[in-house]
Amino acid sequence: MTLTLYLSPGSSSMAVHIALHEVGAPFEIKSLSFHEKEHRQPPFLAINPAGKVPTLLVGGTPVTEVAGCLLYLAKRFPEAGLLPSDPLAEAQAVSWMSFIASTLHPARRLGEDHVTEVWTLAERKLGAGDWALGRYSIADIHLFRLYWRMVNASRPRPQGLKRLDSLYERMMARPAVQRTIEIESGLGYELPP
Ligand SMILES: N[C@@H](CCC(=O)N[C@@H](CS)C(=O)NCC(=O)O)C(=O)O
Repeated sequence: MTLTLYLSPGSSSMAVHIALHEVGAPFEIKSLSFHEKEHRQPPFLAINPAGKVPTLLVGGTPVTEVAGCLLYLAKRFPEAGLLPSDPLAEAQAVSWMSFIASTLHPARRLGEDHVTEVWTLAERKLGAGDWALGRYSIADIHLFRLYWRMVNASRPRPQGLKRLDSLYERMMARPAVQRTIEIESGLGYELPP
């Protein structure tokens, strides 16, 4: 089944773009412009009525939400090793991604103190290992995209998050991440400062 990713460069969809490079499957991208309000236009709303990226078209079926898209790719391409196969580790991946989507993602809207509070919590949750689940997984990809956004935004950000900083460095060294950044920066970022 063909894979088509609707993305906007540098936005939440970047996580799914990274995962597509990690699994190594052929895919097509369709880039939507925030400036042109393409997310709100009927052709895209017919695919995802929420008007949000990422939207991953699998054949003709849209998969939405970062967590949904990442879980789909990890399970369809198990050989890529993006999700441990035991039920407890899988539940921990879902738990991390729910926390990222519901707590970390909306934090900016609630002010700087709140941002510091939730990212300090993420740092503590990470523990001493290299990766969120103790080995590389879709949870790290999801976490990295939001941290990348904060590191590359012009606003002040919480300092002293050593585990997150080192996860960021490990992620930046991955070819899938480098390729995604190369493609998306080439398309042009349209992100708020
Ligand atoms: N909860 C969603 C959030 C997705 C989201 O907020 N996408 C933003 C870009 S980061 C978007 O498509 N915004 C377009 C709009 O609202 O018009 C997820 O995890 O995928």
